[in-house]
Parts: sequence; structure tokens; C-alpha cells
Amino acid sequence: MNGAERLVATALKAGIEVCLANAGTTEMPVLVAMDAVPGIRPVLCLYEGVCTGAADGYGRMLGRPAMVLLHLGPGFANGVSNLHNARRAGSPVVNVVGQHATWHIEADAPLTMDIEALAGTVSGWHKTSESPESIAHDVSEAVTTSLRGQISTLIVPNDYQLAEASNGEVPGPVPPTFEPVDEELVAQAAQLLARENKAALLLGGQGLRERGLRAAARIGAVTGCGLVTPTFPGYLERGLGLPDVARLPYQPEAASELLSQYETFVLVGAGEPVTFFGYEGIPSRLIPPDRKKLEMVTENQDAAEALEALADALDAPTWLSIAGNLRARPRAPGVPNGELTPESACQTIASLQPEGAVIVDEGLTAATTYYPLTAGAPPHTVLTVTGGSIGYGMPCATGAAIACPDRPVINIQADGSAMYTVQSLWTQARESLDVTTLIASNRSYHILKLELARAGVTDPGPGTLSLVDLDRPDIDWTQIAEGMGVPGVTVTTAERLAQELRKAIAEPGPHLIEMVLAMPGP
Ligand SMILES: Cc1ncc(C[n+]2csc(CCOP(=O)(O)OP(=O)(O)O)c2C)c(N)n1
Ligand SMILES: [Mg+2]
Repeated sequence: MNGAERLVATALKAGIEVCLANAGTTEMPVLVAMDAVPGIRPVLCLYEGVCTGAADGYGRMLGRPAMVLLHLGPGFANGVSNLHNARRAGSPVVNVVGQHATWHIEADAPLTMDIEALAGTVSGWHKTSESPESIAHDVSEAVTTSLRGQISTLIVPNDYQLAEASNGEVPGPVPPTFEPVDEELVAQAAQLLARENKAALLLGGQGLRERGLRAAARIGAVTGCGLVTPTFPGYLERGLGLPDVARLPYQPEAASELLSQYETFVLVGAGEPVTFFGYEGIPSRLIPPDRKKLEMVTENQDAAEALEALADALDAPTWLSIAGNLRARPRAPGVPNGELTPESACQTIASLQPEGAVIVDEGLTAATTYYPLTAGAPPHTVLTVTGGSIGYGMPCATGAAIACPDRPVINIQADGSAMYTVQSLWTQARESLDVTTLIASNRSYHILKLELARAGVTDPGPGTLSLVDLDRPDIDWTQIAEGMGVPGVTVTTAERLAQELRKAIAEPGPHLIEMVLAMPGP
């Protein structure tokens, strides 16, 4: 076997099932190895940000990595934005980046770049293979380290991919184990929550998956504490049968208001909430300094285990004794009629989303009212733009659909952000992925208009407007979709949206619905 074949064989043995690729000459041996060592599903993405965003969605859904194959430094650079979101989501991702042949690097050929430096900005582990023989161990280590919920990047020189590599046995990946939770902190948190009736649990990581949420619900039942998630959770399970976790609003005033009702905060898997930007006169940290705060887990501890220990320490009622109440919530109000606005669009989606849906939310301003409507929706999963780096939604939906082919994926997608990685549609069509993309077509970077108004620019000039409006020309979403093999349709009323959404959910394969939104006047 050559180095590239060893690479693929080791990845396969380590449980890699999918390779999201946009390769070039330096990765050619790996492309050939896909046939020499079959078993990994190769998926072509037409931009590296699609590869990395899809790997993020895949990793969030399954808790294990897809492999991303990228071309040298420039290819990696194109993928960094969505690797940034993946890092913030704690997604396991394994990048394999081709490097020039070792003897060619000194020639400083056009594509030569400091790949290690780039990799360091987003990777928890990165390495350049030092020989053809080391590739197998390197791949194994890359998978193992990614399973801690981080990005691993392996850079493999082209000559090592081509050279014969020994066929020695390769260790499989070692699944990570969490460190045990700190019993002293569990006892302190239990004491705080038992005597403080204005307390909140700030949940993140495993705390937002079913096991953690059940324990959080038990804690809520015995102490009356609030349950809160950061503004952009990586992965959150929600709906009937699960506790309703309040999501911190994006706007700092609204976030402060939500938090101001609590005197005490127990952080379990979430960091301390901060404002998105530095706004003059508003503190960066949203929890006022005089409130009590207790951080229960480190990155190496399991938030779900900590929540269970806390529930037990509080003698909380069993899950079975409270689960019935959580299944009795009413669904969102029914499908509205008339003009399509951000609010009526959200209501329609919340009313129709089926059980098991994966909601990829990059709806930005159009989706502000969506989340609160879904506490009583059938059980579903929500993925959000963890790192605030836009252009994540369509790739992430693509990866989630590859990971979970039996679940309908609904991508609530703002129009400006959609244009960053719109090539995702082509991969969705080619792979027959069950993704419904709902374009929130407000034909602007609306959030920037809101931020301008906040900054006191209430009457922006034509130069400013030309940089935040997406008109002249209007983007033709149905043509874009059709051009990439995805059936597309435009709707302007809530009832038409309902009709098309029902149809898209019922039919297999990808669909795109442009929701032309009526926006309030200036
Ligand atoms: C990679 C990246 N580039 C730029 C931005 C700045 N930015 C934040 S939101 C936004 C525009 C959002 O417009 P759209 O997606 O249409 O959502 P809307 O505001 O209309 O709801 C931009 C450019 C960003 N967050 N990330
Ligand atoms: Mg927009």
C-alpha cells in the first residue's frame, strides 16, 4: 500500500464513513485510494466552506467525525470560517490537507503557504506527517483527538502519499473518556440551588442533549430554577417531552433583561454569557458582577453527568414522575393566513415541522420569533451558528442530512448568508439529501440595518445602503435552485408557504422555498 491507501484504510478502520472533499493535485493519491480501498463515501462539495460546514453538521449530529479533504493552504483557508463555527460547537472534525512534495516546498511554488499556522487557528490538534510510515498513526491520532469534540488537522506531503508505506498493524481510535465530575462542586451547587429561589442553570454541551435535559428538568422540578441556553447553542434537543429551555436573545438589552430575573447562576457546559460585540456603555459580561456564579464542569467533564449528580444530590423527583407533564404542552398556534412576514413565516414553520426534524437555524433576523414557538412542537433538534460566522447554514444542513438520512432537515436560511455557500444546493441534489431550504428573502443584510440604527444612524446614506441592501438585481432564488438541480418555488403568503412546506417535507430529496418577506417600512 502507498501512504494514501494507508491513510484511507486507517480512516475506515477508525470509523470514518464520509469524505467531504474538494481536492487538487497534491491530494490526487488520496482520490485514487478511494477506489483502491473502498468503503468511505466520497462527497464532492464545490467550495471548501461547504466541506467544512458539512463536516460540522455531520459531527454535531453523530458525535463522530467525517473526514474533510482540502487542497493546500488556500483550500484550508477557504474552509476556516466554518471550521471556526465547528470549533465553537465542539464538533469532531478530521481535516486532511495535502502538502507539496517535501522536496518541492523550498521552491516556493505559487500555492505554497504556511498551512500549520492556518491550522493552528481552529484545530485542537494538528500535525504534518513526517514519513510515509507515520501516516497511519497520524490518522488514528487525528480521529482519536477529534472525538474529544475538536478539530484535528493532518497535513500530508504529496511524496509521502505516493511512497510505499509499511503494512504494520494500526491502532484503532481510543474513544475519549470524560474526567469524573467534581463532587465538591456538585454539593456546592446543590446547596446554592436549595436555598436560592431565583436561580438559573446555564446549559451547554451535553447538557442540551436528551440525557442532560432530563436531569435539568428534574432539577427544575425540585428547585424551581430557570433553564437557559446561550444564544447560539451547537446542538439542542427540544419539543414535547423535553423541558423548555429559554434561549438568550442576541440583543444585549433583551439578554440582560432575561438574566436579570436571577440572583444565582450555575453554569453546566456553557461559558459565561457575553455580548456579541462591544457596545459603549454596556458591559461585555451579561451576568452582573454582584450575582453568584458557579461553574460546575470543565471542558473535560460531562455536563450531563454533572446534571444527573446534581439532581440526585437534590433528591429531585425521578424523570418518570415528571415526564408526563412535559408531554402535555400545546403545540404552536396553527398555520396563519395572509401576508408573509418574519413572524408568520416562523409560525408556519413551527406549526408544520415534523417529528424528528433537524432545524438548521441561520434565519438571523427573520427567525427571531421562531424558537419560542417550538416548546410544544414534536421532538426535534436545533443547530445554530455557534461562531457567528455566516454561511454556515446550507453546508451544515447538508452534513446533517448525510449524517441522518432518515430525518427531515429544515434549513431556515437568511438570504445574505445563503449566498456565501450556496453551492451546497448542488451537493444536496447530487446526494439526494432530504433538506428543505427556506430562504428568508428580505433582500437585505437586515441585521446590519438594525445595528446601524442602534449606532444612531437612522437615515443611512446611499453609499451605506448600497452595502447593506441586496436589491438591484433581486436574487432569483428559484433559478439558482433549479440551476443546481434543486426544485425551487417562491411564496409570498403564509398559506402558500404552508402548502409548499408540506409538499417539500412529504417528497424525498432537496427543495428550496423562497419566502419573500414583507418587511416593516422605514
Ligand atoms: C463571515 C462573516 N462575514 C460577515 C459577517 C457580518 N454579518 C453579520 S450578519 C450579516 C448579514 C446578514 O444578512 P442576512 O443573512 O440576509 O440576514 P438578515 O440580517 O437579513 O436577517 C453580515 C454581513 C459575519 N457575521 N460573518
Ligand atoms: Mg437578509
